[in-house]
Amino acid sequence: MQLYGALASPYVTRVILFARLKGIALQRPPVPGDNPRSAEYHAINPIGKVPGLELQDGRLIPESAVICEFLEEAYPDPPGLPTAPLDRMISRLVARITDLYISPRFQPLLPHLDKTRRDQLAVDEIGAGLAKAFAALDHFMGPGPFCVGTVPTLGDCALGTYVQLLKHVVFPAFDSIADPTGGQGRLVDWWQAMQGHAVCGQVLDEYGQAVDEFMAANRETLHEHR
Ligand SMILES: N[C@@H](CCC(=O)N[C@@H](CS)C(=O)NCC(=O)O)C(=O)O
Repeated sequence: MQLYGALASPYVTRVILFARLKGIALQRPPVPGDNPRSAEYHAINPIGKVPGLELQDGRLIPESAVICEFLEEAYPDPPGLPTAPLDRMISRLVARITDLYISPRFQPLLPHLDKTRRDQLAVDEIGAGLAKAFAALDHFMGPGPFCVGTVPTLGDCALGTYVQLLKHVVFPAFDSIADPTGGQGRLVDWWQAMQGHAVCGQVLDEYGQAVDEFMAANRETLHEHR
């Protein structure tokens, strides 16, 4: 199977981490046409976003959450979700909170990275939304240290990559947006466990470097990226 998309994307890295935890080998060729917006890539993925997982028969699966669920069903062993239904629900919920309430707040912050163009009221509103999402994670996460249980699962892959993105781009730039892994609460232990885990720690480190490189190369035009 071939996974399209650069490591600098939190969605691509979610799939890479999930596959690594399950011992699934994924080839990483360049995106057809060298860009998710290319006609070549749109021909196989009309959504036009990465990641895209191409199967051996040429069919492409889009959307990181759907790709992970596909990998889980196609390659159930070792499991990437807990066993008990309520624990599986928690792992999926953590991924869903990441996608619905954290991820949409990243892009709108980018124009405000430049302090001379910053609208502090807008930043505060986005920061309040992020704080609410972190409080919800704190509330719903199960016994740890991972999002539910003693091994990383789907929810950890989704949240871990996004928190790493925020740690590299958002928390250092905005004093008013607190890093939930730096104070007290469930996310502190969770982040330590993620960093201390051999596979999660390594993939998150590589992802952090890729984010830094992407930011350095694109800082001027970031607010135009979708
Ligand atoms: N909901 C999608 C989001 C994927 C996404 O936004 N990917 C971005 C990279 S981080 C992308 O492909 N952007 C290219 C574009 O919009 O042209 C998922 O979970 O896979």
